[in-house]
Amino acid sequence: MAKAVQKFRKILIANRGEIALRVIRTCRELHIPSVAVYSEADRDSLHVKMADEAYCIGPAPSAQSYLNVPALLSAAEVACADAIHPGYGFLSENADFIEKCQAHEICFIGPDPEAVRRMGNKAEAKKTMRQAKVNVIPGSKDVIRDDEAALALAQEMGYPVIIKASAGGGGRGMRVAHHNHELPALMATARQESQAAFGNSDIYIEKYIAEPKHVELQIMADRHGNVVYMGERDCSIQRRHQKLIEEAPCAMVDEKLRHKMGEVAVKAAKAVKYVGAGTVEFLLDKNGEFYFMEMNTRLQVEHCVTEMVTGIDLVREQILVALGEPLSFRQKDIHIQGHAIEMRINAEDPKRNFMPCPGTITLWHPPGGPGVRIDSHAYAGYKVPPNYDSMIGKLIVWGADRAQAIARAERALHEFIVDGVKTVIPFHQAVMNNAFYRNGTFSTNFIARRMNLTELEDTTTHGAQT
Ligand code: MV4
Repeated sequence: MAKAVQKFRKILIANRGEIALRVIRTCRELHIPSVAVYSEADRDSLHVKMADEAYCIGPAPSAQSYLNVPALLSAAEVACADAIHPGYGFLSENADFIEKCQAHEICFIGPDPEAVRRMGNKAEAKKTMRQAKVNVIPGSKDVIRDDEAALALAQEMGYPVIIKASAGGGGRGMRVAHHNHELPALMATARQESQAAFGNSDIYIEKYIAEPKHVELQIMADRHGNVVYMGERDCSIQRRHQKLIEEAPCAMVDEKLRHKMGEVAVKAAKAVKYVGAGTVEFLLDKNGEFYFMEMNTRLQVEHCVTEMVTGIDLVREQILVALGEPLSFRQKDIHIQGHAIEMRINAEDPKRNFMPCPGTITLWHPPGGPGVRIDSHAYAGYKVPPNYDSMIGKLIVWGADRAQAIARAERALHEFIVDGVKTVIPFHQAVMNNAFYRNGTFSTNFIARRMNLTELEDTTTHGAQT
C-alpha cells in the first residue's frame, strides 16, 4: 500500500537571486507554499514576487540580511515555515546555522551539521577521506607544524608542491613552491593569509598536479542508506576560482572512469553519513588519475547541467529526502543522456578584468527554442545591486551530443540581448568558438593560456541591430 508523502507546511528560502527562484519553482510543483526573505536592496527582486509570501530581513549588506540568523529564524517563525532551504553561498554550509534551525524545530533542507563541519575543514576532510580509502592527493597526512617536516616531505614527493589553508577551500590561501629554498617563506605567507582570512593558520602540503581538469561528481543520499552518483561535471573553465562554464558529461571521462569516480564519490559521502545533494570535487590529471579535492555540502550553482542530462529535479529530491522519503530512483535508473553546458551570465566587463558592472538592466531578451534553459531573476528595468555577487542568470543548453550543445550555445548567445549593464556574454561567445574548448581537452589553465580577453566583441546585440 502506498504511503502518503508527508509534506512541509511551508518552506522558507534563505537566499536571493536565481537560486531563490529555482527553489520556489519546485516548491510550487510540489504544492508546498514558499516564503521569500529579502534585503532592502532586493525589494524589487523577482523572488519576492514569485514566492507566496515575503519578509524583509534587513539592510543591503549580507551580514545584516541573508546572513542574519535571528532575522531568518524570526521570519520562519512568523510565517509558520517548518523548513528552510539555504540555496548556495550565504548560510548553506554553516554547521552552527543548521544546529540553530534544529533547536527551533525547523528542518534544514540539507545534510547534518556533523557532515558539513567535517568537510568544511579541508585538512580534516582529507584525513577522513584517506581513512575511508578514498584516493587523495599525495601529501602531508595532517596539518603541518614545522618547516623541517615540510621540507623532508616535499623532497620526498618532489617539487612543485602546493601549500593549502586548512580552513580555506575554493582556492583561497594557496601557494605553489618549486624549490626547497622558497618553501619556508611561502608557508609563512600562507599561514598569515589564512590567519587573516579565516582566523586559523593551519596549513598542509600536497604534490602539485599540473594542468588538471576540475571534475566533480554529483551525489544524492537519503536517510535509508541509499547513496547514488549522478555523473560528473567538468568545471575547468574558471577564472580566479570563479567558475564561468560548467558542462556534463566531461569530454575526458568515459563510462568506465565515470563508474570508478562515482563509486569513490559514494564512498566519500558514506564516510561522513551524508544526506541530501552533495558534490565531490576531484582533480583529474593527464593520465586519467583522479584525486579527491573537497566536498561541497550544498546544492551548487551548476546543478542544472546534471538535471539536464539526467532528467532529475535535484531540488525536488532534496525536499523529499528532508521529509525522510527515500530517493525516487536507484543507481540503475540514472542514465546520462546527451550533453549540457551552463554559462554563467555575470554583470561584469570581461575586457576590464571582469570588473563588476552593477546598474539598471534596460533591455533583457533571453534566448529560447530547443534545448535552452534560462535560470535568472533579471528583467528589463531590474537594478543589479552592488552588494552581492554579479551573477544575473545562467544560460543552460542541452544537445544530443557535445557538438550540438555547443551549436545551441552559440545560437542562444547570439539571440541573447542585454543592455544597460556589461555582461560576460562576449566571453562565452569567444570560448564556444575556441578550438581548445571545442576539442574538450582544456584544463583549469584554459582562460590564462588560451584566451585573449582584449579581443572580445564589445556588444552582445546581433548583426541585425544597428
Ligand atoms: C590543487 C591544484 C594542483 N595540485 N592541488 C584550487 C581550488 C582548491 N579547491 C584547490 N585548487 C587546486 N588544488 C594540487 N595538489 C590546483 C588547484 C587549482 C584549481 C583547481 C580546480 C579548478 C581550478 C583551479 C585553478 C587553479 C588551481
